Amino acid sequence: MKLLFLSEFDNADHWREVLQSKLPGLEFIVWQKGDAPQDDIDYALVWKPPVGVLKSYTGLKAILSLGAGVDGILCDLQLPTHVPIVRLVDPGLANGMAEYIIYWTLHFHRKFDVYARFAADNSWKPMRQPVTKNRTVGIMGMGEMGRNAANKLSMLGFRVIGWSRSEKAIAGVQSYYGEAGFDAFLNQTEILINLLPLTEATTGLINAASLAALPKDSVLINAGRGGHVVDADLLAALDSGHLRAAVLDVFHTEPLPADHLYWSHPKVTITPHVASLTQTRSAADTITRNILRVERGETPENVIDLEKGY
Ligand code: NDP
Ligand code: OXD
Repeated sequence: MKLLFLSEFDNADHWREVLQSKLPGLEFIVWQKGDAPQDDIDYALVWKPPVGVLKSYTGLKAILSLGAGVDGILCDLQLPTHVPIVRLVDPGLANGMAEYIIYWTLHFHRKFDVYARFAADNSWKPMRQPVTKNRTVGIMGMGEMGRNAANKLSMLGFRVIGWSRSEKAIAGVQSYYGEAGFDAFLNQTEILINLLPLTEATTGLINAASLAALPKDSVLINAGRGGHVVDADLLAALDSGHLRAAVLDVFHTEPLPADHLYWSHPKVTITPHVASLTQTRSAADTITRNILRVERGETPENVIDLEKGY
């Protein structure tokens, strides 16, 4: 069995070692620019593959993503879509994301951003301690990432609401869904967390109108994709004082260009697309399981829906 590894962002040697330990006999081929395509490769394990490359591998049985989001694969208009395209669903990834979300939610809930400003002025100003049950956290995207973060925030006592395409029944988390539920969701959200996939329907969703629908002084935590945000609208909402702060992990262009206004904005915190990183060992279990399913003639788990784009 042959697997093509195609990622400039992940450690090929580590993946080779882990996958070969689980799939003895696996031939692990690392893609290099200029390689002649081969028609006997069974699987492509990829993150942001260059446009047009995958179509030349005509023997593929499945395309496996090294990440949860598949926008970096689907943007290839020449993608072979007759084979299953499988996204990564892995507890390691969801748990890492929950850590990121909990960290920043607590940061703003407990006003540590305000205390940092006071401290910069040598100013000792205790404030009243807020209560989690009075704080509404709104999560856009109630899938693998969103659900796990929502459950954990709810366990901390936050009032958690979620927005998704379809209605959800999650204990302790009020569900809003579809366009019809969007404004009611936003109107109550003090800490807005974006965990949506980037699709045609979600591109530019964080814009002047949606930001204006949030209560004054709310906060945005974006760990979805940069393409969800209209940057000029976010900067305007921060500058007007409507939005208190933004934590941004993902951007239209990555790495974020050195001259981007976000870098120096006093209300913006940047992390370099690290909200949650794929953990090779746990992700390899999922990937192996899916390869074995295909080998047995079964459908792999978590095949994306090309119509929906996620
Ligand atoms: P899932 O596919 O499990 O969940 C996606 C969620 O978004 C679902 O609840 C879905 O609704 C909802 N959704 C999709 N389209 C719409 C829409 N048009 N309107 C309303 N809701 C919508 O994805 P994951 O949770 O696994 O991952 C989500 C995203 O998180 C990834 O695509 C990626 O962009 C990002 N991510 C970022 C990382 C980082 O380090 N920054 C790491 C990992 C992921 P429904 O349930 O009804 O289908
Ligand atoms: C992912 C990511 O989608 O890391 O997995 O962004």
